[in-house]
Order: sequence, then structure tokens, then C-alpha cells
Amino acid sequence: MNPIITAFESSPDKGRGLARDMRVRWALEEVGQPYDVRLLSFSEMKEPAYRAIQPFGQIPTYQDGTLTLFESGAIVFHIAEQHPGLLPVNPQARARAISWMFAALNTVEPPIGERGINALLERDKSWHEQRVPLIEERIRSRLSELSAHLGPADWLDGEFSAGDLLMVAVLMRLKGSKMLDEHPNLSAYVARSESRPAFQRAFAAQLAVFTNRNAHLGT
Ligand code: GTB
Repeated sequence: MNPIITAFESSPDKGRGLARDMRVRWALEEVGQPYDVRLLSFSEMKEPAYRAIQPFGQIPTYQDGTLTLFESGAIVFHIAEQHPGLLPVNPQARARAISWMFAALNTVEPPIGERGINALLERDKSWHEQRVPLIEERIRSRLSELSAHLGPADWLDGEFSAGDLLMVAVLMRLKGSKMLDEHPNLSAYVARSESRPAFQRAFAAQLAVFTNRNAHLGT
């Protein structure tokens, strides 16, 4: 049996690969593990049966036999531990790659997530516009630091790892904003990652959910 992941039946990102199932799909593709997908509506995600496996009623989850996981970072980490290809074998290099996984999720993603919340959920607030420069300043600061670390290298620490996978999944949320383009090495880092065959397979699979649904609905 293949592992089963959950994803949006109708993703608000319209197939741009920004929902967090994309990270899990990409990790599974990198290690060559086939998987199945269970698509969920918003109401199904909030039902008690689903909350029993994802207490916050969110996607993605991952089920493999008797193991059920939630949190995209934990799922990517599990996949990387189970298969060769996403974490170095050398213990110190492995520990550093894991540091980058946490840096992506705990240090770089929070201000980028705030930007998304501000754009999606706070538009009607009187202070919406005032928050934009504050959030962007925090994002710019993280991007400058990340860009300085990456320098001319292809990847954050030696070979491509789950740390790069999560970092790029986070940076993708800034595509189309000027902030990423202010750092040509970060734009190139994202483009380099997106050209990986595993990324392209994962991206095509999540996009197909959007296009198939629209074809089905006749929109
Ligand atoms: N920390 C959790 C993890 O990493 O797994 C966060 C999971 C999460 O935020 N899931 C979101 C979700 O299920 C979807 S990915 N939201 C529904 C809810 O909370 O009720 C976040 C997301 C949503 C939409 C866009 N977009 O439209 O661009 C991008 C990212």
C-alpha cells in the first residue's frame, strides 16, 4: 500500500503549489516513493473524524500503515529519515541539514506567513495597510540574511537536502513579489529547485487537482 496524503479538494492557491501538501508531494517524489492523495473539502477537514488525525483540521496529513502524521515539516522529516536522498549520511552534515529544516519553518516562514494572513484575512481592518511595511521589513531582513549565507552556492549546506526543500517551499510564497527579486541568488535558488524533475512532478500533480476540478465543474 502506498502512503496516503491529504490535500485541498479546492485549493485557494489555484494550483500555484503554495498549499503545504506541495512540500510533502515534492519530498515523496525526491525519494521515489509513490503515494495516493485523499482530497478534502473545507467542511470535511473540520469533522471530528479528520480532527482525530489532524487536531487543527488542516492539510496535509500522511498515513502509512498504522502510522498517521500531521505537520508538513514532521512529514518531510519522516520521509527523509525513511529513504535515502534528502538527508546526508554523515551525522554532522545530517544535523546541519535538519537545522535548515527548522530554520525554514521557524525563522523564515513566520513573517512570510504573516504577510499571507494580512493579505487574505485582514483586508477589512483599519490597520491592514499600516502592517504591510512592518511585515515586509521583517521578511526583507530574513531574506538578506539567507542570501548572505547562500552566497554563490547552489544549496544551503553541500548537497540538496530536506532543508533546501522546505526553504524553497517557503520562499515560493514570495514569488511575484519584488522582495525575492531583490536577491538574485535567492531567485536563482528557487528556480534551480523548481527545475528538479521531482519538483516538476509534484507541481504537476497538485495542479492537476485544480484543473481537473475546474474541467469537472465546467468553469
Ligand atoms: N503547520 C501546518 C503544517 O505545516 O502542516 C500548517 C498547515 C496549514 O496551514 N494548512 C493549511 C490549511 O489546511 C493549508 S496550507 N488551512 C485550512 C484551515 O486552517 O482551515 C496554507 C496555505 C493556504 C492557502 C495558500 N494560498 O492560497 O496561497 C497558501 C498556503
